[in-house]
Amino acid sequence: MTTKLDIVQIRQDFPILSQTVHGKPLVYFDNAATSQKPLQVINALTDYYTGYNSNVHRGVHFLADKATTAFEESREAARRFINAASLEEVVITKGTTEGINLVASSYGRKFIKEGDEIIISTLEHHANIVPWQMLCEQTGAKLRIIPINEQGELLMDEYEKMLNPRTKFVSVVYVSNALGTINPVKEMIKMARKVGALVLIDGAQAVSHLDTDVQDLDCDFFVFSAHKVYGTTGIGILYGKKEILESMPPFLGGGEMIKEVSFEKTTYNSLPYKFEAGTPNIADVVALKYAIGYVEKLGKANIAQHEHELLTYATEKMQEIPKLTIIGTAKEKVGVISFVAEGVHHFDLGMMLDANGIAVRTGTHCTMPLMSRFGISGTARASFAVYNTKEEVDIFVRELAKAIQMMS
Ligand code: C6P
Repeated sequence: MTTKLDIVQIRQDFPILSQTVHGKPLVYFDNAATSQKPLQVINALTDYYTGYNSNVHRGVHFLADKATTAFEESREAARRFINAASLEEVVITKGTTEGINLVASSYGRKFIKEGDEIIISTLEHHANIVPWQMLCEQTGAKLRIIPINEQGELLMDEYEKMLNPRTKFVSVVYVSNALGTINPVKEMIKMARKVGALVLIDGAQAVSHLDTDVQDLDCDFFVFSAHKVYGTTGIGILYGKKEILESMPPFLGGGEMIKEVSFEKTTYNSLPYKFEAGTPNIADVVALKYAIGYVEKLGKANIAQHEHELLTYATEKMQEIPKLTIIGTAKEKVGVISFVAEGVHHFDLGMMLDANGIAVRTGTHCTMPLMSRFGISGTARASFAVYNTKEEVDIFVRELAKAIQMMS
């Protein structure tokens, strides 16, 4: 089955893609780090700054009203995008990292105690490891890690064995940024419920590829960053179930998050504003509506199908390259391929590809414990987005094979 999308037309929306790098047409395969932005998103930023730049939720004048309306329209777009039940459950953050820190700090400080257990997995990004380690240091809680198999899939039997009445929190990644593995998070949430644990899903790499319905998943928290879903950097969304968010203390103190302040006592604003202290990144929030609209217009299922075709095509071709090993061969994967080559450092591979206009990421991908699990110092990683093509995969595979042959 071939894609229903007109990729040539889609590429017109992304002006950055038509440039040459080192004299070669750019092949951008670093989409898991950040996706490129369509004109619809770029224009939204310009329109905001040229037309209605103003602070939100504060002024009564025309521009303030227009900015506030646009800001809140993005919240509604995000609510619809993940199917949250209400706008009160959609908190605007700086990104996935801040979302997880907010929960670990606010929920964690109030509800996690010495002897409690928090479960994460070997696949986690540092953003879903370090905040929990910090909480464990502060509270005396214990961090437990779900192991994986050689393919990069979670060992669900081990997870089941880990769950016990001391398990208070499970925080897992939906899609691994380093390997592309899609975790069975719905099943994991159901299992956590049996022991009464809360669950946070790190959706950073999931939202651009998979349909996300937080009510269907029944997660307690869900976090993602706009910049990985054709939006801009510096903003993200934290979804939390209303009654849980209500039970949590504020994360940051300041303007906007308060109802009344006196030197004797401060009362806090209602949800979601209780968690939104200070002037937010308004322009980028406004642009989020356009990024979500772009994905909705193309259709997640169509995007997923196209990326899956690229994944299958590239995987087959790469398997033919001598001395190359793909790290992460889970049955359920998105368009992310991590690889190493015998006798060649991943950094050198990245440099050789770059010399040919091909952008991949190299290193640990902020998943050092995962790299240690495979006994490697890092990988090179190609990751696909809707605008990538099989022709680009052909160029990539050709240059990769040449580079490995030359350097090994
Ligand atoms: N991964 C990558 O190249 P921020 O930086 O807050 O937008 O996202 C952090 C983060 C959290 N979880 C997962 C699964 C992620 O993939 C990321 C970001 C990028 O893989 C940059 S390290």
